[in-house]
Amino acid sequence: MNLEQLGFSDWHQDRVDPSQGEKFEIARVTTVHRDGYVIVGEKGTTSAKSRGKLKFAADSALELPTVGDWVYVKYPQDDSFAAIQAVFPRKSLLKRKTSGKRVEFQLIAANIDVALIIQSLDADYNLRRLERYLVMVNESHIQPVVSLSKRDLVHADELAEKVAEVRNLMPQVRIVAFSNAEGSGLAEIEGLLMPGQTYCLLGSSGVGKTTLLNNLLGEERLETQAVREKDGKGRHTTSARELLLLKNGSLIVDTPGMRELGNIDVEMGLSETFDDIELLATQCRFRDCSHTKEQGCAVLAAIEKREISLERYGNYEKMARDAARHEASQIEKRRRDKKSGRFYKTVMKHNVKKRWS
Ligand SMILES: Nc1nc2c(ncn2[C@@H]2O[C@H](COP(=O)(O)OP(=O)(O)OP(=O)(O)O)[C@@H](O)[C@H]2O)c(=O)[nH]1
Ligand SMILES: [Mg+2]
Ligand SMILES: [Zn+2]
Repeated sequence: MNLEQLGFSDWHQDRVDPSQGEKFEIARVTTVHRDGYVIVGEKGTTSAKSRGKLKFAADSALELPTVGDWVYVKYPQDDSFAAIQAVFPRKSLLKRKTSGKRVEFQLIAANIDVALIIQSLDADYNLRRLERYLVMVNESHIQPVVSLSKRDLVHADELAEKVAEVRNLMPQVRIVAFSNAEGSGLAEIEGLLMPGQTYCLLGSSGVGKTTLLNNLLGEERLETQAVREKDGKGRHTTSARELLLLKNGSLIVDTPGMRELGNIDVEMGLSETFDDIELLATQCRFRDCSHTKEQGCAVLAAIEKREISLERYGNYEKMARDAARHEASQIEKRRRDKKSGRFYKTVMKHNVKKRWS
């Protein structure tokens, strides 16, 4: 397989370090073990270790390779381990805060293009939580797809109501509803997975992420577990993460469900959310209020009354700016893609329900 088929994008190509690129080869991390990695590249799948220097030079876990990372490697002459020399800049990074003193973060996956945010239509369904996932994912420049699971557990009218709610909240976002149990909606999900793009499955424990992945793989490859079966509390079944290749050429990582969304954090995204500010914003006089200078702005009034700190408002503003910039850059990208004949590919990626066989 060539690197492009493994997800190497123009974004990464633009960031090749010539001094490293000359000496080493490029590969992608598919799994992280206790004492090593599995990488895949033009030479196929290889076990690897990180060069001692990389480990010692790393100030934090953030700098070490994680699933989905692109790395520079030196392949051995014999059949020993390949040596990871350095990690590429990351297009996106999913990480989670840990409570330990020394290690602040656990990395979950890097270089994800699209996140399938999964909520089950039964007890797990929660619009606010979904909103928080969406904010995070958008912020990290990962494209979200809202995926409502366990469709078999609700009536058609309830499904329609929930889909309308999500649509109302996020008019732009793609929404799919599916059932692993009945197989409904699975073809639609398969249809939106594009070759050479990297996906991750996000969502609370027990919503059916791994079951979905097994369905996409067409085999019971990964372990799933009935919720609340073993200890009455619901257990996280998925702990090991692995970048997998689907038959249609797309790449996908399953993630362990987070009990609290607060645990999971996305690079470039803010960990805090702005529900309160957004709520206030609905009371501004003007619908398109920018909350910077307008008369009748409820957000500015709250700052004046010290109901919201200036610092928090600053963070909110930064988020809004980043989001706007992201949108502008997406428009610019579409314009460029159109020129370079890649428009078709982009349209396929975003809109068309293409089926793979
Ligand atoms: N009714 C119904 N049950 C489902 C569906 N999908 C999955 N389940 C069940 O939900 C339970 C949890 O599924 P998993 O796939 O292990 O959930 P997960 O999201 O991977 O959970 P973690 O790995 O803990 O994050 C299992 O008992 C599945 O059989 C579905 O579409 N309908
Ligand atoms: Mg799982
Ligand atoms: Zn305002």
